[in-house]
Amino acid sequence: MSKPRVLSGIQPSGNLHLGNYLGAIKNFAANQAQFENYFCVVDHHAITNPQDPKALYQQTFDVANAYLAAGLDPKEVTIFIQSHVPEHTELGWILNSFCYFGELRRMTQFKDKAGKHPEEVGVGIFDYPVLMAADIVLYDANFVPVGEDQRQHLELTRDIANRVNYRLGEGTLVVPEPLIKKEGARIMGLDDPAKKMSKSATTPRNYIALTDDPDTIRQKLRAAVTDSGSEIRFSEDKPALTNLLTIYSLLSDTPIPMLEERYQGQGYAQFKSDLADVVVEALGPFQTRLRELDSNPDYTLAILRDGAARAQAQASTVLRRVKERMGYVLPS
Ligand code: ATP
Ligand code: LTN
Repeated sequence: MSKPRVLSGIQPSGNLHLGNYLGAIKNFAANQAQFENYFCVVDHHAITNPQDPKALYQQTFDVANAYLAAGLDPKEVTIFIQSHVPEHTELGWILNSFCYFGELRRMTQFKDKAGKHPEEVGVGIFDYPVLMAADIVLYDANFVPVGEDQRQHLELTRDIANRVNYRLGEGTLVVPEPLIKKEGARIMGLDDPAKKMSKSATTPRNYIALTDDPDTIRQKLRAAVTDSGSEIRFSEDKPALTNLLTIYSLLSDTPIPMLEERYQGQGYAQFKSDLADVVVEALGPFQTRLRELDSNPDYTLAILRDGAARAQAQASTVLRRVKERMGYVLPS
């Protein structure tokens, strides 16, 4: 029996943070045995915002190394760079004709980025979800593990895949489902619990980077915004504490009610200091592996090249299937 397929991607567009880890990377690693896995570094997505070339280059390695440091086994899991498999952009182009202007204009992420100047927003940002749909369907992926912010893009991917199947025949594309965890799928900013923790945040106080040293982690948590009152409670009217409790619970494998009980009658300071210990300890082994990987880029590159070859073997069969059914004359 073959296992269900999973594909996900992360953009090399800034410092990876605890939200990326808890919402995505940690789950990729924890569930790898259940699935046939494809994980890519989506560099074509990152360039929809201007990137410094040196930073893009390094961040591409950073994402690949984070996959490896989190415990993804490159012998079992296909890890690759999106731009190494040109089928992504080719199918992305084709899928443009299966997606409507109105659908893309309604995407929340696009609306946020377009802000008050929609006339000046890049076409790449507008078209971004179509390339994402191509990333997914090229692997006949059944599931896509992502954070909550990607739910809408997944809905669009499903609509596009269904439309392709309607026009070209059932079975042309697999219609994927999102895999979004109940906890950790939306880690909020430390400086503002109303906004998600984000790589592109305006201040580093918003996030704990996966490479932050223990002192920085302690400082950032000490400075983290809290709610009024002094109770350590998980509830809608305490968004900051709810966020911190979620982080504590996921990194220490302790149920939230147990934490609420443990910290009854204690102030925020003690809670934050213990939370800092938990974060430092949980990230320790990950950061050690990350440093080892960072000192040996040839090792990572060899894995990425091998991954691209495996990925391309799969992606080319799906692209061929689509082109044949559309009536393209194939070169061979
Ligand atoms: P940016 O915030 O600059 O848009 P990002 O932090 O969302 O970038 P991505 O590469 O777009 O980074 O996302 C990688 C994965 O991490 C996605 O699955 C995304 O849903 C997830 N993710 C991102 N931010 C969070 C968060 N705050 N909480 C949980 N998951 C998150
Ligand atoms: N859009 C996603 C990144 C992304 C992705 C994908 C995620 C690009 N291609 C395919 C899952 C599957 C983001 O902004 N986090």
